[in-house]
Amino acid sequence: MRFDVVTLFPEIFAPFLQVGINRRAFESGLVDVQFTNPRDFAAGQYRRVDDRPFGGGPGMVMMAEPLEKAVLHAKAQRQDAAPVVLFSPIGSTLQHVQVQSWAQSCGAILVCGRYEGVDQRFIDAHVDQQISIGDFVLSGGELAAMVLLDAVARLQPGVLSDQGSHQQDSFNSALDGLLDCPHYTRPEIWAGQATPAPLLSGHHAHIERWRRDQRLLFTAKHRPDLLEQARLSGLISAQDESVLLTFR
Ligand code: 9WO
Repeated sequence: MRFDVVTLFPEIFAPFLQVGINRRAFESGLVDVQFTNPRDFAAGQYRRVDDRPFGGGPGMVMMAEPLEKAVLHAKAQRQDAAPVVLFSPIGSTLQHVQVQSWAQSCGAILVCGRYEGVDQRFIDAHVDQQISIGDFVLSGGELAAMVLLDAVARLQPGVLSDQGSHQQDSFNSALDGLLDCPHYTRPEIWAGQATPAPLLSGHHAHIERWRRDQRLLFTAKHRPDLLEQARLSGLISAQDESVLLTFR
């Protein structure tokens, strides 16, 4: 899979691509990330990529022409017809199921805007899809692009070392069903707080039942909306429902 990132600041991606668990996915080329800088396609001695907004107002607007040239350059590097994505609060909020589908795709051209915004004519001409990562405004699309790349890379086979691919779907990656269960590690007692007994029992079935119960209860308490969704998706068994009743 290949992601072409169109950005004025490719250097801010470097540390992200070089550390942590996802490093393997990026450095092996399993998730190939390439950069195109609109600055390299800007005209004139000053290589301008922004200009003042028509109609006045504060800030600058990213010019359509260098962005278009950058996107066409990225498209020419690819064998496929990957979609052009712009990160902006206009899009619908990224959900884990969409991440799963991106993780199995051929990739995309990810356009990162800067300044006050992007010339709408570029968006109309070239953007297939806008993706938001939440209802807030950033100073550029780069962090949103890294959010998508991070979420996609960790789903690649072999990236999370001790995780079977069959487990990834609904159990470990949570949020496509229930929230994750709480975690504990050494020491057994920390600051006067004990580790829940089932986790120390060594009894695999008890541990799994306890974890399932915790996930159900956590989700019911903190994200009832997700529990309702899980019910509608048929992910909640009769036994699960009886557990939820006892804790109401
Ligand atoms: C910003 C914006 C705000 C309100 C309604 C529509 C909007 N579009 C954009 C936009 O395209 N902004 C560009 C990228 C240029 C300014 C900085 N950018 C940006 C992207 N700020 N915030 C985001 C963003 C992206 C994904 N999820 C949340 C915020």
